Amino acid sequence: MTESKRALITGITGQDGSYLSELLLEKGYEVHGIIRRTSTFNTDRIDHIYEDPHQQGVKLLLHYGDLTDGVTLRRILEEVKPIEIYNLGAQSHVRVSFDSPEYTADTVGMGTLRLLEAIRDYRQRTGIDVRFYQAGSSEMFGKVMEIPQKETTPFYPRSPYACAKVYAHWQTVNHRESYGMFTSNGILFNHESPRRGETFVTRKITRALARIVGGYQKKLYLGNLESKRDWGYAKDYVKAMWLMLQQEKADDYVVATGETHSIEEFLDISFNYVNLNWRDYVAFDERYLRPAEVDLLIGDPTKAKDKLGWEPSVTFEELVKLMVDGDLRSLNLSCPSSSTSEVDKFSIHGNSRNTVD
Ligand code: NDP
Ligand code: GDR
Repeated sequence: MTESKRALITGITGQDGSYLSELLLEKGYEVHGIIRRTSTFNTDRIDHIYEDPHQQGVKLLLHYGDLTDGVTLRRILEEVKPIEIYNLGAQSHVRVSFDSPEYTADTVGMGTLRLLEAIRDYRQRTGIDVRFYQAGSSEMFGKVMEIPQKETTPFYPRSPYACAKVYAHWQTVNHRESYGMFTSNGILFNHESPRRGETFVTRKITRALARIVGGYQKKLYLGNLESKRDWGYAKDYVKAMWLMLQQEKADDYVVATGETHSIEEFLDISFNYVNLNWRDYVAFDERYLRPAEVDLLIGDPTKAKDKLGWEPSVTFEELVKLMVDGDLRSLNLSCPSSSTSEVDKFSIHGNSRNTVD
């Protein structure tokens, strides 16, 4: 086995982990992922690329571990000997981070430090350089300090999640500057897909819409509809992660579309697409409000474009439609158009719960 193309991904079972795995496998990498032990299967998003480890030449291998467990992270690093590590694992829900702040900080903040320190020691002992990608977030910008937000915009985090991401960001910079490690931060704005977790607002809407069309659900309860986000397509965004680790020097990059839209606009496009009026179905529930909100995010991806040659390929409207198509298809309902549909090998799991948080 050559050492040239082995990658390790934390958070491989998440939205981004699944797309990144596909990308790296296409590029000829041997992909190793860290998964958590759960009482039910949590590998739905990667089942279509999973291979029986008893076979020869398997290219996707999974290891049990957790970002809160430094000993295991070190053991996996020694075993896998990756040349690139993508740290995507996180308690990634902003609203939930207000309910579980300490766990969120441990996973997102301390988890990143544990991994960075494991890599530092591994490099010192073996002399092998490992390139590290940190999944930073536009949530770090939080309260609007500048429009659009770019790499030099000051951070003003507004949630335990965002505070922990800021810590992880600076720790990643610190390992680069203190020890000369190749550690890069992506500052990624919201990115979505048919694989998006069902409790994030975009997927919550498209999933509910499909269930409304299918007659399984009557109401959709949401919180603040006024906030604005810069939404892109997850499959585009994982390419930027890979590109960051192929550069001569480690650096930090904003990855965004440069456009912003409100939740109401998302509702307009998605419901109009199936000839419904969202105002007939959407109701307010204060439980979905956050103690502090991030009102407006819009990123400036100029540096990513100039230095990485990265650009988004899917428009906002196409993104909304491909997500609606994905959820309609998962219920075997016909899609208004097939032109924008993501033909996805991943089968979206048919969660039978009526509502999701
Ligand atoms: P998801 O929530 O879909 O996936 C998170 C992943 O992290 C899952 O694989 C999850 O495992 C894993 N995980 C959770 N807790 C732990 C832990 N304690 N130890 C190890 N793994 C853990 O997130 P996305 O794929 O959407 O995002 C990927 C990363 O990018 C995250 O760090 C997120 O914060 C960040 N990010 C995401 C953006 C977006 O718009 N999607 C924008 C900017 C940053 P399990 O499946 O078992 O729950
Ligand atoms: P965000 O995404 O907080 O931006 O974090 P989310 O989709 O959860 O919220 C976006 C906006 O929608 C409003 N909203 C609701 N949100 C949810 N989840 N559920 C609702 O019912 C609802 N109603 C209104 C929110 O208040 C918010 O303003 C995502 C995550 O992927 C992070 O991990 C990532 O870092 C950032 O994007 C960039």
